[in-house]
Order: sequence, then C-alpha cells, then structure tokens
Amino acid sequence: MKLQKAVESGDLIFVEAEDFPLRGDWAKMQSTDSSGGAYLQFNGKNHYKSVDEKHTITQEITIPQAGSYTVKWCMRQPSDAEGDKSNDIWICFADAIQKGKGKEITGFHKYYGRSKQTFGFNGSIEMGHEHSWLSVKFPKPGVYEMQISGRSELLQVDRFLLFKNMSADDARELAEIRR
Ligand SMILES: [Ca+2]
Repeated sequence: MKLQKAVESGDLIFVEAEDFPLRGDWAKMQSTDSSGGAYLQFNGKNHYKSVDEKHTITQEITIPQAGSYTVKWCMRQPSDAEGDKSNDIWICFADAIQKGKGKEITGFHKYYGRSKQTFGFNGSIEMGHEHSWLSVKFPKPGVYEMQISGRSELLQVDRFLLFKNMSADDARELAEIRR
C-alpha cells in the first residue's frame, strides 16, 4: 500500500528506460530480471568527452506535482567490465531546474553508478571533480523532457526513479517491491 500511495501522490515516479524511443546505438533488451521485462543497453563506443547527438534519446515524463525530486536509477554493468567501466551515461533535464551540490547546473552531466550481476539502485553525477546526487526541480505540474545519451559501452539501464518526501533508502525499498 505504501508503494501505491507514493506513486499516486506523485512522490515516486518510475521511468522505464525501455520506454525511451530508440536512437543511435541504444538497444532494447528483453530480460526477466529487469523491471517491466526489459532494459536499454548502449551498444555504441565510449563517448567520455562530450555528448554525441546521434545517441541522445528524449522521453517525455509527466510530473503530477511541482517539486524537487532526487533522481536515481537501476543499472547494471556487464559482468566482465572493470570496476568503473561501462557504468555511466549523460543525463539532462533541459526544461527543468537541475541541481548538484545544491547549486543550479545546466546541460548534460555524467551520471554513474556501480552494480554487477543484478540491477543496482544508485546514481550520482560528476561535475568537474565533484560528485553529487542529482536533484531536479519542476516548477509546475506538466510534461517535461528527460534526455539520456550514450557515454560508456555496454552499460545497461533498467529504469529511473524520481522521488521526493522520502529518503533514498525508502525509495530503494519501494523499488524492490515493484520489480
Ligand atoms: Ca525496465
């Protein structure tokens, strides 16, 4: 019931990665161990330096209430990847207010996590040499654009979670209930 309440109140929003329209070297993979039965995999080369428009995909998300949300994801690295390889994307919420370390930031940022074997709940941005959770403020209810772009090869994204009025541990717990 707690999960249903969080979703209905708009405090918790799930965005399945496989619902993004495919573009560039992103591929949809079917898998029973992922939420919604599928995930996205980036089959392109590494794009560590800058965002490549060819691999940028945009999804419209509906935000029921104004507010500031923390952005986490469930991701997985291929099992034979080195520890910090195949673990990141570029992310941008162009028409909302993005914040890292409490400061307003703009454009795309590196967004990363670490998890092997299973899809792990995590997600931070790197701004220069600083690391931070990503927070996004939506000034009013409505439809906003969420963009991701390929950064490291073979990275797997199951879904994103946007949440407010709860801790990350609460969000992780609710995410585990809704596989
Ligand atoms: Ca999924």
